[in-house]
Amino acid sequence: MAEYPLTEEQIDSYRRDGFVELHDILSAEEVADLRDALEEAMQAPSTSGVDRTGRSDYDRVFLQKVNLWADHEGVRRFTCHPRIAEVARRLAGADRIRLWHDHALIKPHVDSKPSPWHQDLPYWPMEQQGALSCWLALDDVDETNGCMHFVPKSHTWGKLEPINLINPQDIFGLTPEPAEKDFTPRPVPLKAGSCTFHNGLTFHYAPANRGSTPRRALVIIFMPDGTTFSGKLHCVTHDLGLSPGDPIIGERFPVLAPVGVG
Ligand SMILES: O=C(O)CCC(=O)C(=O)O
Repeated sequence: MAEYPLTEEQIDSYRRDGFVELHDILSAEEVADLRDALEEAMQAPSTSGVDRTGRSDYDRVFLQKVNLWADHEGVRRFTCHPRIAEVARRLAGADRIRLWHDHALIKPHVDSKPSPWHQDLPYWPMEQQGALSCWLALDDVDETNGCMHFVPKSHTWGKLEPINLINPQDIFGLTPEPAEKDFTPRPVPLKAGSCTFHNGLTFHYAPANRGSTPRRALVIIFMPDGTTFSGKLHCVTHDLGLSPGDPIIGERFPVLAPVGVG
């Protein structure tokens, strides 16, 4: 499969609901290669970002390593995969799409904690909206082992306060008119090699992993070219000397689609 056969209905559904599920974006062979690469990358020293693979409360939500693509060729092949980036570009409606960062999110099956309801954009140092995540399943996932859940249309609620992922606040305390908001979550079970894309403002959650093996996902986060820095402290930009209003560009944030640009 060269290009993913993304339909207009899927693009409409992403824009209406704030997320969309896409089946078999990777072949079985690619899934096997990515599992091997991720396994190696999780063991290797991290030169470029967050490495939370210890025993804290946070690690019971998920073990996390950020920007694996920068250190590991086998992961880079997938984080920078033109098929995935082109889907991101079309969903975002952008002329050019850049990588923001990738991260592995491994939800342990022992003493596991849920990933609390949150939006992503409040954590990111971006002045614009429009960034989006590809959550790529490396194991079959359902409600027993930590599949993603989304609240349809919650991306229309605006950017709220960041949620504390260890001791989450009541999200209804954060939304200005909670009574008007339909908080009916939709679980999205996936087969390995399938994915969801979600808008940076869409509320999402994953239950604890009650399965018998870790739940492995690679999350690839994209931003439209032209996204500018807000000044918020973030592990991916903290050493770059950016000032508010500066474009988030450079070799850490390559243009991934269209191919051959930037
Ligand atoms: O994988 C999870 O449990 C949560 C994922 C998540 O919060 C995200 O991709 O933004």
